[in-house]
Amino acid sequence: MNQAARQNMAFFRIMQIGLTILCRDRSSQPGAEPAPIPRQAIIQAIIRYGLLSPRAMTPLFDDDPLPPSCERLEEGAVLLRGFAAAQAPALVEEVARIAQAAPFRHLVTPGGYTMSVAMTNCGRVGWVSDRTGYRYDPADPATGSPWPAMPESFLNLAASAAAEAGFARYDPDACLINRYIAGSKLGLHQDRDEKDAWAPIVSVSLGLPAVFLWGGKRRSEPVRRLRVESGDIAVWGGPARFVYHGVAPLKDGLHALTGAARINLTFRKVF
Ligand code: MD3
Ligand code: FE
Repeated sequence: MNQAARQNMAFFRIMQIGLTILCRDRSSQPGAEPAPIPRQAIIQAIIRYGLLSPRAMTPLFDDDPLPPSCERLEEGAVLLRGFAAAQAPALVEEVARIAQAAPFRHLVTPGGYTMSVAMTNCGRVGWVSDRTGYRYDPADPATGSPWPAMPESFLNLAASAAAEAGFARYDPDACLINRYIAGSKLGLHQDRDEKDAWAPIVSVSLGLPAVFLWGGKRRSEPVRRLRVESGDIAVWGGPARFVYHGVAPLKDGLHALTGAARINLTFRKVF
């Protein structure tokens, strides 16, 4: 057990003893032994009274899901941890369905490098790259067919996350779906192939955790590292729309939803 976990355990015990004494004092029958306080009630008390931020604690028990939180990264950018946790299994299922019609593939950059992240799309247009450049294409170059339609559940999730971040009536045209395995990474870049420079990009993380690289408006600015987990959503638009960002090489692992992979959905207003 690490130091943080030991501190959490100690804190938990103190809370338990304190609440037990409190309940005993209030008990109408002085002789009666009070029932032990359920651990969930203690955790709720810790959270409710803001004694510790639940997300700052190492989980006490593996089966305690963390409540969602909203963290402002900078003007125009928020991180909504756990926002999509409940829908995550259904989202992963939709991705599998989309990938049957439009298979994941490793795109080649204009510079001739094959990307380590595998990609596919759904929506009115899809983001593609080849030796001629980057573009949004209404057809999947691999099949010549239109991209699979954006599922209603994707649209609703993206719109409610955007609204939470202050962007009303978000109606994305495209959803780029990125699949990472151990070692896959995305170098520092800006997303600038979209006409609407204010509408946010909404990013949904599924499966294995990753580290977001989060820089400034110039490539030379320092880069922060931000761990994201399955169910976390990041929204960035307005003044934060053109920050440099990327994803550090994925660590290997296994996730109940996605196995050895991380999947990221990025919603974009293209036109
Ligand atoms: C913006 N994909 O496909 S969010 C992309 O995880 C792309 O696959 C990421 O960037 C992915 O173009 C999705 C990356 C990110 C991370 C941190 C940020 C964007 C950020 C911090 C602030 C603003
Ligand atoms: Fe990007």
